[in-house]
Amino acid sequence: MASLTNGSRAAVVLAGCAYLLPLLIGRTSDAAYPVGLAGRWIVRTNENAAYPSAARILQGPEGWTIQLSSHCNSPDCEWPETLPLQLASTRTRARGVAVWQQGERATHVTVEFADGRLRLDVFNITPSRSQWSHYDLILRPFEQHLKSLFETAFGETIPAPAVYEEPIVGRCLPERTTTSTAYLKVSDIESDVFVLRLTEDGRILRTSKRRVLTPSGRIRVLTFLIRYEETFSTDAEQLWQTAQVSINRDHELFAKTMGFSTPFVTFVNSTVVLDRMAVDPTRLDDLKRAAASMGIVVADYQIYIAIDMDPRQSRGGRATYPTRSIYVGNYGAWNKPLTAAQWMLVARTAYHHEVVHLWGWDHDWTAVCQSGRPFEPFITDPMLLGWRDSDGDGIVEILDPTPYGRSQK
Ligand SMILES: [Ca+2]
Repeated sequence: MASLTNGSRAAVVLAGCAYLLPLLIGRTSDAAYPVGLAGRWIVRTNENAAYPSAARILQGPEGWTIQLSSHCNSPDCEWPETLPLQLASTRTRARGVAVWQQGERATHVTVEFADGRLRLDVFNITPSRSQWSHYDLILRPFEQHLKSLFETAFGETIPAPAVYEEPIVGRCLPERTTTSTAYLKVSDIESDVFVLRLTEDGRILRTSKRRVLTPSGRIRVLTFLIRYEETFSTDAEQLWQTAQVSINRDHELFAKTMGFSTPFVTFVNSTVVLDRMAVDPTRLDDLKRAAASMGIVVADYQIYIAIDMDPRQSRGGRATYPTRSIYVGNYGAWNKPLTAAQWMLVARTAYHHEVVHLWGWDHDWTAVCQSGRPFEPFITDPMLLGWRDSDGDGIVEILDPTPYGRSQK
């Protein structure tokens, strides 16, 4: 829709905006107006990669700002981080303008918001050449865009999925990404987790739908603790169990901060200590057989964890879904009896990392490229695991009978 013509029409349009502003400002009494303008917007159709494909309109202490982004990689179509937006509004409508001056060339972005719809007109003006170009863009709210992506990608209506937007500082990729998830229960213990990974302008990077263990309720866990003389103190089993109690306390404290007296997740733990000589710790069948021979009903458990602090072999952890099994190797290359703090680290690896994989978590959900653990004690944003209220009805989604704004079946 870009066109090149002489400057006279642009001048008229801009003069019109300047004329409207004082009139509208006089009618604005509440700084939060207009309702529905602040937030993230996605261009409905984009004909040219150089045009903006997304906008964020924000209201801060310094006033309104607009951030524009395009998915063009050339420096010619880069937008500044933010532009001040002069805005005049009523409760439901707004008009405004942002100006970006680059030497002689000026880019005027006019904003028109009405009835929940946003239109941007972008004018590039170069006075010495009497040139201007113009294009207009129609945008829809990010939430509406996301809902439509869930419908297209999965055939599911999910009006208010969980959303995590990568922070500006510490992001991993050149552009900000967004992860959105929704858990839909399929049985007492299992759910399908739907995942969308998106670019800043709402394009899909990755979709996935997987059958997973639901991250809620009382989850029965059988731990096979493999005994080695070198890494086991006489009270190793007790230290391990103390660490398990501490994991449950993490879940209790988190639920409390959300105003719930019952945690969303409780691990009901049993531990069996097995000598390394008697089993192969990497073979689940072997471990189950050994436990069964000691009178344990192994079928009663939802998760099986092998803890293998082998002083001669340093291995990491892994989680396997169909068998709901976890293996944690001696990733610390410990060769002396593990201390209480080291058992705590092992428990965190097992329960705050590998178990979370059984709930569907992938490392890219909330990739963290700077040091620090922003979701401590958890590995990812609790919102994405359904432990917050995404649809605003006061019930966290994993317990919500109408999760993510869905209607009752
Ligand atoms: Ca809810």
